[in-house]
Amino acid sequence: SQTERTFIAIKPDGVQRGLVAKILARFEDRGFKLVAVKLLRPSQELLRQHYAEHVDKPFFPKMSAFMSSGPVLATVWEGKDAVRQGRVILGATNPLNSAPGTIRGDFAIDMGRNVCHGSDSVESAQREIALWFQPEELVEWTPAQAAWVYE
Ligand code: YYY
Ligand code: MG
Repeated sequence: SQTERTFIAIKPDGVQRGLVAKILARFEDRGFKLVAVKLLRPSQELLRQHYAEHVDKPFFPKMSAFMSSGPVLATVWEGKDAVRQGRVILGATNPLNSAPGTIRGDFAIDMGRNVCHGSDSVESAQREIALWFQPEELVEWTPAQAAWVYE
């Protein structure tokens, strides 16, 4: 579990429901470092690339229409084991299987309205970060609290 970066996005339902601050707080409170953030409405082309593994699946048309229906908050977080921990913080894909205390387990019911996205591997994270952000949008900085989060 090295220092890693992961791509976390708040989907249009999360933005529309006013959950942005609460979701960001889960990652900040845990001690992860915010490296990039922007609000955008993703194009179908961006979504086809982002969800390349799902493009031919039956749920893709509805899911990508939903994803481009409103603003998405795209973020990058850095820290130890960030990719795996990010998935734990999000909860299971189907919110009916997500544990309480996870974002989906606390804020969602239907799979097609599961509020957030998180990279599923270090390789996916690198691909997704490069897809959603320009290199200069990733900010290098040292949080003042770093020595109190990591031993
Ligand atoms: O990575 P994660 O978001 O947890 O799940 P994926 O299996 O990658 O699916 C991406 C996205 O697609 C999921 O968050 C909801 C939606 N989806 C769906 O609407 N119906 C399915 N049967 C499977 C996935
Ligand atoms: Mg996925």
